Amino acid sequence: MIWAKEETLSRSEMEALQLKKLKETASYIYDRVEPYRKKMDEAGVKPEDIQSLADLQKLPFTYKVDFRDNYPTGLFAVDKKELVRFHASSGTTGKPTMVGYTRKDMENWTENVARVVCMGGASDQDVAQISFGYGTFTGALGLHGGLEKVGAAVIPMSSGNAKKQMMFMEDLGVTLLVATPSYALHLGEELKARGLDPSKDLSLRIGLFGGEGMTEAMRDEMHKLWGEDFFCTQNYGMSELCGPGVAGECEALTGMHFNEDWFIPEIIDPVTEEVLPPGERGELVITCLGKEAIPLVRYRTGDLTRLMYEPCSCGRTTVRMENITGRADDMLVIRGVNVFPTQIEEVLFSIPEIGPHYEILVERINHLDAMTISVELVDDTLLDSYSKLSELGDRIKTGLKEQLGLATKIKLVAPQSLKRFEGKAKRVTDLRKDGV
Ligand code: DLL
Repeated sequence: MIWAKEETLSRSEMEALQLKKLKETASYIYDRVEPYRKKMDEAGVKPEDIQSLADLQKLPFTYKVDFRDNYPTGLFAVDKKELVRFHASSGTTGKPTMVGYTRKDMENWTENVARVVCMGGASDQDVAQISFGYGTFTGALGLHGGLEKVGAAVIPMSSGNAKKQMMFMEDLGVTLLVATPSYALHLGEELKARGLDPSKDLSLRIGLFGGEGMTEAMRDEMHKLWGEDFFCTQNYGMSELCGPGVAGECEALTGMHFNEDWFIPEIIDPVTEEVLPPGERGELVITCLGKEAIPLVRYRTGDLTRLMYEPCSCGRTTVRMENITGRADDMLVIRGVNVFPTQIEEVLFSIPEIGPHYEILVERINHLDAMTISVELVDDTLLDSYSKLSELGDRIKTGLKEQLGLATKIKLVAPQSLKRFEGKAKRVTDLRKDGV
C-alpha cells in the first residue's frame, strides 16, 4: 500500500513542491539560526538567491562538527517551550548529538515513518515487536509512532533477553519484527537453539530493519533463519535528520525510496565536495524541508551510496538509493588498499560453513598493516579435522584476496563464541589508531 499521495507525484510536481519548501527553509534558517546566518553571510548567499532547485548548491554544507560546536541546542530554531521531545545519537565518546522536535515535527516524523513501514508491507493487520533499544536512540520511538499510525499493534519490547523476545513472538502471534539486521540474525539463532520452526511455530512475516546496513548476503541469511516467506526490507535515517523515516525499501527491493518532499538528497565527492552527476556513487548529503526545531541544510551524512531516478514498479515516483556501502569514515586503508567492512561481509556470507558473525582486527606488525578476520564455524565438529579447517581457511582467504586484492589472516572459531550485539554491531577494532 502507498501511504501518501506525495510518493507518486510527477517529477515536475515534486520539484515545484521542493522548491517552494526550499525557499521557505532558506529564509527560516537565515532568520532564526545564528550559525546558519553566519555561514550564509560568509558564503555571500541570501535567502532570496534561492530561485531554483539548482540554487541549493549555493547554500553552505552542515557538518557533524556543527552540532558539537553548538552543543546542546545552538542549531535549534525554536525556543525550548515549543519543543515536545529530545533525542540524542548513540555517540560512543564525548557529547552526543542532541536533537529536538516541535509538535509539528513529531507529526511529520510519524507520517514519514508511516510511509516507510507501508513500503515494507506493514498494515493495521500486524502485531509489531520493536526490538530496538528504547531510550534516546530515535529508532525505537520513531518506528513505534509510524507503526501505530498505520494501525499496527505495537509491542515496545526493546532489545535484549532473546528468550523473552521469542516468548512474546510465539504467544502474541507477532507478524512483524523491527530490529537492527545484526540483532535479527542473533534472534534467529535463538529461534534455532529453541528448536522452533518459524513456518509452524511463529506468525512472523515481515522484518523492518535499519539503523545499520543490510547487505543482500545478510538478507539471504535472514531467509535461512526466518524462512523463505519472511519478507524483509531495510530503511534508512539519522538522528540529525529526524531518525528513521528518511528512506525505505518497497516490495520491489530495488533501493530505498526517499521521502523527497521532506528530504532532498544530493551525492557529492567527499573530498572535493563537488556535486556528482546523477547515478554516480559518493557521499549522501541531505537537506531537510519544513523542519521546525532543527532545519538542517546540506547535511554531510558521511554515508556512501548512489541515487537511482528510474521509475519503480511499485508505483512510487520518488528517487531511490542503493544500499549504503559504508561510511566515508568506516573505510580502512590497509597497506594503501581501501577496504570497506561490507566488502568483507559479502565474501564471508557466501561461504556456507561459516556463520553471519565476524570480527575484524587491524594492527601494525613490524611496520606493516595486518588484518585478521575471526569467523564462526556453523558446525563445531569441523574443529576436529585439521585438513577440513585449513581447506576452509584457504577458501575464505582466496575469496577475500579476489574481492579486496589483499592478503588476510583468518581465525576460525567455535560456534557462538564471538560477541553478539543488541543494537548496532561494532565489528572493527583498529589498533593502529593507538599507534601500535
Ligand atoms: O540509526 C536512525 C534509524 C533508526 C534509521 C532505525 C533506521 C532505523 P543514528 O543512530 O543517528 O540514526 O545513526 C545514523 O546509521 O548515518 C548510517 O551510517 C547508519 N544507518 C542507518 N540506517 C541505515 C541503513 C539511526 N539502512 C547512521 N543502511 C547513518 C546503512 C544505516 N546504514
